[in-house]
Amino acid sequence: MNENEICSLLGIEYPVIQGGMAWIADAELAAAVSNAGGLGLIAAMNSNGEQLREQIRKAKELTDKPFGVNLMLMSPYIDEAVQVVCQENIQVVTTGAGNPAKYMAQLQEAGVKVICVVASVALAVMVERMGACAVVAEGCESGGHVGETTTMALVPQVVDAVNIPVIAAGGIADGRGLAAAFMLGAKAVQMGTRFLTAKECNVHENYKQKVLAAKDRDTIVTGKTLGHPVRALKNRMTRDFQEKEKDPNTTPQELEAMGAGALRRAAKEGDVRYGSCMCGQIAGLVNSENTCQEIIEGICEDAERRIQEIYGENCVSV
Ligand code: TUI
Repeated sequence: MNENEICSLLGIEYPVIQGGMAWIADAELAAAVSNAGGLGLIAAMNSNGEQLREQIRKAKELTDKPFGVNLMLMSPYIDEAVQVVCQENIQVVTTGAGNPAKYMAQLQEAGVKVICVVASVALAVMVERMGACAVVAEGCESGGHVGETTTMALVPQVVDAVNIPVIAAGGIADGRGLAAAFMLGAKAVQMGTRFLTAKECNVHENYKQKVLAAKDRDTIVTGKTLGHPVRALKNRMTRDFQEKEKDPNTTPQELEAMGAGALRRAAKEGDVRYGSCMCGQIAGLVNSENTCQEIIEGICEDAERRIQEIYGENCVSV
């Protein structure tokens, strides 16, 4: 797979990118994914500038392969994070949860490749004009902050609308998903949920076990009334939140207060009842804990085999 456009753009071996999961994607996970030939990402969302710098330096010690940083645009530390990324000579960033316009020039002047995570065709076209080198088209099957369109519908529409390579995300966790993403016109995939149960992932063990036990209908989207819908595993927190969202007497401030710190409570403290276990719909397919190398090589080999199996056969008409 080494002639792949995303692989040559990023200097990686396999067309697999790890999602920039806030409170979860640290230097150890990013380095493990990069050492396995994918692109690992450190989530900047939960770190101030100096904490991010520390994580970047740690990752540099753990790998000599390319890795990147995910910039969550709603983060209170976003300005500091962009500055640190430029100072530390990071080769690639992904941006999410907003419009990256304000930061594009600064990043590009520092030689950073910018890949924007988008949930709509309109934003994909806009970031291409601003100089993004690729986009991640993220369907609403994803965990965390989601848009409204499914991966199946979003990816081919983004592929047709832009000239830069497209990376598919949302609902992908195995070789079938990677093969399907290629068929939709994507050049690579980004996966979050699959890496939640990686051996090198430092998310709290309770969270990991909840993902491993999850079935197809175990996630729910809450927060639509606040303007930032979030997909997470159903639990006491999402049920209480849903009730409050339905109640006309609830103020947006009350809802914001309920959500604040919820991801940290689940990911760091292991409170999987009252915390937010952000996770994609594909969790039902994720049933084993594996190393990043097993995950990435397994998925790429399986996709390759499946594509070769159907190649040249009359699989639609007889
Ligand atoms: O950003 C994500 N996923 C995330 S961020 C996150 S952290 C969080 N914590 C608490 C509450 C909310 C979030 C967890 N998961 N994915 C990328 C993504 N970006 N998905 C959707 C979008 C998006 C949505 C609207 C991008 C842009 C946008 O509007 C752009 C505009 O025009 O302003």
